[in-house]
Amino acid sequence: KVPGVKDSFLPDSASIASSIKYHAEFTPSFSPNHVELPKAFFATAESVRDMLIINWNATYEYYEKMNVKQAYYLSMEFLQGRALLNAIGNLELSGAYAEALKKLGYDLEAVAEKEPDAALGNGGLGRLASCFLDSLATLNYPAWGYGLRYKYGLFKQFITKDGQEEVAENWLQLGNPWEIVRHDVSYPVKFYGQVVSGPDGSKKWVGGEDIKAVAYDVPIPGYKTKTTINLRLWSTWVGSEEFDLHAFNAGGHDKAYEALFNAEKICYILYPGDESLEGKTLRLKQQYTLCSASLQDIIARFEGRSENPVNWENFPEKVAVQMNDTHPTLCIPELIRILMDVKGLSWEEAWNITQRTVAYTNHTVLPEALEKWSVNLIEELLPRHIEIIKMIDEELINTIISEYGTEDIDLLQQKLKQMRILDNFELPASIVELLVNAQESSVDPVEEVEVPDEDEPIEEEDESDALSAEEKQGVTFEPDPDLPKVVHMANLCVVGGHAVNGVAEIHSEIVKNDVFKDFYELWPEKFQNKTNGVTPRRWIRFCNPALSKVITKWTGSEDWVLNTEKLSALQKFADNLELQSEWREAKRSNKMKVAAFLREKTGYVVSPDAMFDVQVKRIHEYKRQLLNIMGIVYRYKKMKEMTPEERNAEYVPRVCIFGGKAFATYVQAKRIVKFITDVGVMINHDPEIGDLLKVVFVPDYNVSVAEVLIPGSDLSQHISTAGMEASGTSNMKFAMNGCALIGTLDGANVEIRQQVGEDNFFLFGARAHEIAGLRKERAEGKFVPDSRFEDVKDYVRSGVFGPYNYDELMGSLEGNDGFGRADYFLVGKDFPSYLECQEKVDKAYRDQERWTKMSIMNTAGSYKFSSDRTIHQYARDIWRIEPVVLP
Ligand code: 26R
Repeated sequence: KVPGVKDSFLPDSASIASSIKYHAEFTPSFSPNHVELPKAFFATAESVRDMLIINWNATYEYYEKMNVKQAYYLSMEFLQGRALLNAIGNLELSGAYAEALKKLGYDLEAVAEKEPDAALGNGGLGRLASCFLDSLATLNYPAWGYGLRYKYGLFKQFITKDGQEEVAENWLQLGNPWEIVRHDVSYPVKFYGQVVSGPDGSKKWVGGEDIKAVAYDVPIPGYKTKTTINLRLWSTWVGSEEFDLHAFNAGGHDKAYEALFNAEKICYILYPGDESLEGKTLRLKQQYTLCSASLQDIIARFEGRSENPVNWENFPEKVAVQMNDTHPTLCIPELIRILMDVKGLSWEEAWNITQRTVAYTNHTVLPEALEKWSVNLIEELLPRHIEIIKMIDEELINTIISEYGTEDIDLLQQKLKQMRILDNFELPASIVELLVNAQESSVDPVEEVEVPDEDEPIEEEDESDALSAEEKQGVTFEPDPDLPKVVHMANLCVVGGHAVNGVAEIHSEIVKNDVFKDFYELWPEKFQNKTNGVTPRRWIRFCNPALSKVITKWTGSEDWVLNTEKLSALQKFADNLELQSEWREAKRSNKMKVAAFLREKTGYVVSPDAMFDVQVKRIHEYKRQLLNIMGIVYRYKKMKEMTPEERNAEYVPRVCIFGGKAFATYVQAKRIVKFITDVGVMINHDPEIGDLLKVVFVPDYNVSVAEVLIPGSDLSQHISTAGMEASGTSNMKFAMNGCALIGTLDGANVEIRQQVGEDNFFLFGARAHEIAGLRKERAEGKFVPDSRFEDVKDYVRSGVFGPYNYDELMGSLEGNDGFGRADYFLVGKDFPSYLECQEKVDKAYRDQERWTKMSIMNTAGSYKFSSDRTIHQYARDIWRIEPVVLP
């Protein structure tokens, strides 16, 4: 029996204390005389883990017994953050743990602070995956997450006088108390090698390099339920046969270690997202490792639960696989490969089963973030998979031909160009023949003159000459030798899966009518919307206990944590002065925490009486931190032109808080970070300005920092160029925590505004459908910028904010951003409406009753944005799984 754990009822603080003591002594990570906080954290976490293991085992056993259909969420990223307070909160043991630790001389909050953030993700997509796991467990859905156990998570960000500096995040340094390594769960993963054909036409992938993927399980507890699901993270080890002991013994150490390092390095670091050219092979190896190991595991479980012989037709009745963006696309050819080459199914069977099993979520419409892999690279690394991808491409081509016919060759050509999986890749010979024939029989008489005479000898061996006949008619089926041949992963996902979804209503419309327009025309029934959500446990109940208490009091119970619709009951009390005063009290206590936090992290002292205006998210041009800071510069410039009396009458004191990481090689984003911090240094030390305006850049924004900032903010900014932010999820978290939003009609902002009411959302800016036209106008030199915008740029260039050269940054807003684009993100265009909107914000804040009402209405209207709602929709419309409650 595990000390401190009783199976059927919750342990009390005394047994918890003895369990913590037990782990401090017998789970050795530190020396016996070491009594520092990290040790207390580890012992506490280990005592929690014991309970999670019991629940994990019970959950697994029950699913096994009931042979339930399971969903699997495959993601290259999970941004879990800290787990301790979340776990004991879900287990309803927060009070007991606080008491137990007090008995041992520790403070729960101080202990919890010692936990490093698990940052195995970049931003929105990874955090969404983690919110989904919380909802899946809470709602008792039989579902698992699969990911990679990166040794180094997202880099740690330091802010120096030069801007952002990155340092590796060694989050596993002291060990990870939440993971359980499963030495018995490991699978071989192959790279390179050759495909050999058997006499019966069967294929086998042999040779190459074999590594093994080993499972590390992270138990994910649900809130107020015994259900504890699994996040299975793969770590890569060298296959035992691969370590060359002979070479080692003969003194060839480097050679022997090479295989070791080759295998282990696959899981060394999280790919930092966007636009890196380096490390392509490594990234592809990572993606394939995730897909191959997870599918082998899923298949082994399916077979283990099946009768003998296995009925593979049944596979989609027991398994749903969700691909989190295109990063796990290789699931598709990998499942086909296993079904055909290992299980002996036919192409038709394997293709059909695969399509019924997998589904795809799109998270971005930015062209540079849509993955394209070089055919050569895939061919070399995964020779069997490229064959399968070619088969899928051919299947698609046939579908396109049968849909659009061969009469209108231009139309067909255009469809093939836009829809094919293999981009700039020769068509299969049989199809070229079909098209050439179709063309010949439909050539119009005028053009026919140009076709070489039939008697004219055509040099047989020169194929390009033979095809020049088509070229003369303006149509070619030949790839362009100057362009690379690539696999368009998103197209493969749309073709290979049975469902495609966007992550907010406006985004799903863009997905249907723009990004995947042609596919939507072909298969309208595949396309869906699943508006994102966030878990109300982590994002209100646990990160904002002060507000939670007020909500519980006024809604009558704590039910809102599981049924967020109950939050809407607050609407009818929004004018109630008693609620308003309790509401403001809670907000103020949270702002005090933010002020203390800013002081600790940056040294800046801010007043909690000022409005806290926050923009925290990855630094990206489309998110327009530049618009925000240009607005601040304008405000500062105006202030400097006023007398103190005028200033105080005109402006509400504000603390403008920024946070977020720029991708290490994203030059423009790093300039923006530098610019913000320089503006901060200037303004924050200007004695004329005092508390009227402060600008603070919080270093190393992550999940834990968000948990402090979000509850303590008054206004938050979600100001992307319309049409570019797929959804955003922090906007939902801010609304839930009673924070007003200023934003464009983009992503989930659109729906948030609908829910909380137009009066309670500060809207500005161009609409998504206007953007293309505005850019065109801009390029044609027809755009006349607002004089305030011009003044701000001049002001910045005049050197007010220090010696750093802002020419390139300012230049990107007019002439050239280095990509031949002028203010591509339309900062100048939206600047006037942004300033006017900010004036409305000031005015609203002056009336604290009105502001508090807005705050309450935001929380009340945010109920739609619980990830519980999102997960119910995925379960019902895509995965077809039902909740399974443990007895
Ligand atoms: C392949 C590589 C270049 C890469 C590109 C982009 C890797 C990762 C990304 C991250 C993208 C896909 C992302 O995080 N998208 C965000 O997903 C959130 C959850 O759906 C949305 O809320 C958010 O709007 C979107 O930017």
